[in-house]
Amino acid sequence: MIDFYYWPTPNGWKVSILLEELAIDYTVVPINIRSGDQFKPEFLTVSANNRIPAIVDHDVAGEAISVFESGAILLYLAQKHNQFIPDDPRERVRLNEWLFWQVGNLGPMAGQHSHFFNYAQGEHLYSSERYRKEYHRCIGVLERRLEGRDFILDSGYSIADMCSWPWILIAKAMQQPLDKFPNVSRWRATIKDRPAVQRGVDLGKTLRPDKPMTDSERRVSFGQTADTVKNRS
Ligand SMILES: N[C@@H](CCC(=O)N[C@@H](CS)C(=O)NCC(=O)O)C(=O)O
Repeated sequence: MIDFYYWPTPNGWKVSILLEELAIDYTVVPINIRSGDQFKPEFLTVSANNRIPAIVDHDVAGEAISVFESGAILLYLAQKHNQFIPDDPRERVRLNEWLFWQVGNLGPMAGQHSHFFNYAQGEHLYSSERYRKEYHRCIGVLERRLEGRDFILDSGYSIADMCSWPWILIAKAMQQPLDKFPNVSRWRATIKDRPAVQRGVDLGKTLRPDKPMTDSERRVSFGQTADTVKNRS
């Protein structure tokens, strides 16, 4: 059994999709990142960065294994189950490149773009343009990679796709049209058709509030500094 520390967001979906694809048993532990569950001491023992997603795997010999950071979780589970991960050493290098690319490029740029687009529109124009353009650039990089390929790796659908796909799923909602990216659009649609992916994205969607953030929720989300982490852990 796996405890899955989760909130329905693109970074959470990376792991919910893989758990559904692997068809393994898991229990969702909701971490309400709007109200500040990410700072609770019991969560910090699992996730040192105060961020979801994280897992604890009890189905191991000896002490349970906890993993935080989406890329590390995807690698851990794919290696354990030997699925959605290539055996060939050259393909494994490509896999690592595209996983690190997502967590170091597409993810943070899209995340910052989402912050300005959803919560600080009209403020800090230079910063918002910077992240919008970087997100756009990353989509261009993915477009080039998907030229002549069905999936990111030549060997087929893998955790590299699961890692990047959620941040492309929400592109249109962040006013980033994909019309000029035919390869990305095709790839987005192919993966969206997978039943496990649909279940992963639907996981816990009723948890997500449909109301705008309150002032106190904004303070939880946007006022974080090293002091917050120190004081609340
Ligand atoms: N690099 C991390 C990013 C995780 C992340 O940013 N998670 C967000 C949700 S999408 C979060 O927990 N935010 C809580 C907060 O901002 O306080 C990963 O890939 O796992």
